[in-house]
Amino acid sequence: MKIAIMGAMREEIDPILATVGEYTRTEHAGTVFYECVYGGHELVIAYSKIGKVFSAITATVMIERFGAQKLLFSGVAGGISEELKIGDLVMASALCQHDVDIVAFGHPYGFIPEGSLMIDTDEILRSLASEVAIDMGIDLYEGIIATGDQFVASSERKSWIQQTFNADALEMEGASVACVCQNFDIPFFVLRAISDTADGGASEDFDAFLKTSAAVSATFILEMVKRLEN
Ligand code: 4EZ
Repeated sequence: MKIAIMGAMREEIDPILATVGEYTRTEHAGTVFYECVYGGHELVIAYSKIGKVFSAITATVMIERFGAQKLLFSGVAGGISEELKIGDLVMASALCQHDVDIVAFGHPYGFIPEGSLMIDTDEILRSLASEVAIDMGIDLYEGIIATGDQFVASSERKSWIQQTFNADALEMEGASVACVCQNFDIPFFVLRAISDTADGGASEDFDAFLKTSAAVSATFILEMVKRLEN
C-alpha cells in the first residue's frame, strides 16, 4: 500500500527523510515529492509549505498523481488545552477551519455549505496510534484541532478558538488536508507535537521548539507506518 506522509515545513519532514534511507526526488506543482520503501510500504513524503492552500495542493497531488491510499500528517502545533505542554503529542479526533466566516448568512463559524464543520480522522489509524503510544510508553492526547491561515500568538484569539470549536490545539494545515482526504475518500491521520501555547510567547517558543517537537511527531509516525498492514 502506498502511504503519504506530509508536513508543512521542511523541519517537519527532515527527521523522516533522515530515517527512511534512500529515496527518489520528483518535483511537481511547486513541491518536491520523495519516494522510498520503508517498513514494507511504498511511501511518498513531502512538505507542502505553510497554510491551507499549499497543504491542499500537496495532499491532492499525493493522492491523484502518486496514488497514495492513506495519508499521515506529522508536524507541530500550538497547544490550547491546559493539559498540553511543549513536546506533548496530540492526535486529531476531528479538524475544523477556525478562520471560515460566513456568519453574515446565518451559518456557524467554520461551516461552508455542502461541507462539514468538523471532519473526523480515520478510526482505524487512531486506534493503531493508541496501541503505538501504549507500547512506546508515550502519553498520546486526543482532541479537536482547529486550522486557519494565521499563526496564533494571542490569548484572546486562542480563547475564542477554544470556546467556538472546543479545540485542544491549533495549526495551519490539518483541516485543509482533512477536507482533501474526505473528498477523495482517503483514510487520514493528523499528529502534532506541541511547539508553543499560541499566546504572547508563541513565536519565541515556536523557534525554540520546532525541531525537537517535529522530531517527536516524526518518530511516532514512522512507528505507525511500520505497524500498518499491507
Ligand atoms: C502551522 N505551524 C506553524 C507555522 C509557523 C513560521 C514561519 C504549526 C503551528 C502553529 N500554527 C505551531 N504553533 C502554531 C500557532 N501558534 N499558530 C498556528 O501549521 C510558521
